[in-house]
Amino acid sequence: MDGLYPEHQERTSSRGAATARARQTQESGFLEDVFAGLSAPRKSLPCKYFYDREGSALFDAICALDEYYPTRTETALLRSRAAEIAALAGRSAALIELGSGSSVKVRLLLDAFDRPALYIPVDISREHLMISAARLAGDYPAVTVVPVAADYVQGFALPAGVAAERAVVFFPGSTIGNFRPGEAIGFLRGLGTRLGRGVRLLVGVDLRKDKAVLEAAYDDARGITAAFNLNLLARINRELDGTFDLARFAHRALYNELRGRIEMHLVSLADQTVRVGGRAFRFHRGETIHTENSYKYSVGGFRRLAARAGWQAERSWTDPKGLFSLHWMVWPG
Ligand code: AVI
Repeated sequence: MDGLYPEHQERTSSRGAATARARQTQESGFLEDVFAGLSAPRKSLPCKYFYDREGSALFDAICALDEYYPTRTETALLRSRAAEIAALAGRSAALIELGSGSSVKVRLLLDAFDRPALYIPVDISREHLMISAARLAGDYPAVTVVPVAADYVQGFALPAGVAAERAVVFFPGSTIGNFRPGEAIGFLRGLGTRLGRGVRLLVGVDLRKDKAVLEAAYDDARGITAAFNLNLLARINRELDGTFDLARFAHRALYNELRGRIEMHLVSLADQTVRVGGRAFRFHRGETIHTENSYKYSVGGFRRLAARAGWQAERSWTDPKGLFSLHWMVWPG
């Protein structure tokens, strides 16, 4: 566990999973968000709640699917551009990863960077974060690892003494696509404003493409994405005293070409009433809970969006098939 800040080591080891889960539920406003989402005329649930322990494991399985091209394509792109990115980052960079999950891709950057000093993985899923951070700290003893368990959308504090010009924010996986464009602009502007003049951003963005390729990526033959989507209901049952019968809901993923986004829904297969946290919610047969948007961009479209947020795009790279893009940006302050 070399290089992992001591207070974080203590957090990983001493508490049980159930306590951690209860705390996360409480801190995140899960119950309030579920009540609000299921009471709305068009039901929805925030996609950030996908990532409990089960959901994080299912997401890792999605990333390994044949149909889910983003992970392997972005990884190959990072590998082929790592030296170029390292040169842009400079010596002794502080890498901040948003939504770090299993901290796999960042290793390509840490391997290529010139004496990286600091790695700050930020993730909402505390248990998963602490395990991954400890593993990474063991593999990179020269890098100080400071895990931050936080919803990075709400903001997070950087450790004191990290100069903005040394900091590189790594936001891979096209998670920016899970924000609506207006929210993405607000989020990116807030990030630059908070971190300050000279901070760099390396962001992975999925590109627009054939509808069939996109829909297969979000509705795989083995049903892993379906299980990932349905796990949201299972999580509500586990943590909020929910009575969802998972057999009475089905996963649906469709590409909305007009809006340039994949939409994931859970479709009620019957007229039914479900209880959550002591409250009853009615579902009609065919009614859906909208659980996720995954926006797809063109290279130019994303650069324009980032410019509206105040970022200066310096480089953009795509893979040979034009499936995925990486952008290097600077916050001019
Ligand atoms: C995390 N995020 C970028 C994934 C995506 O592709 O939008 C989440 C996901 N949902 C279903 N499959 C993957």
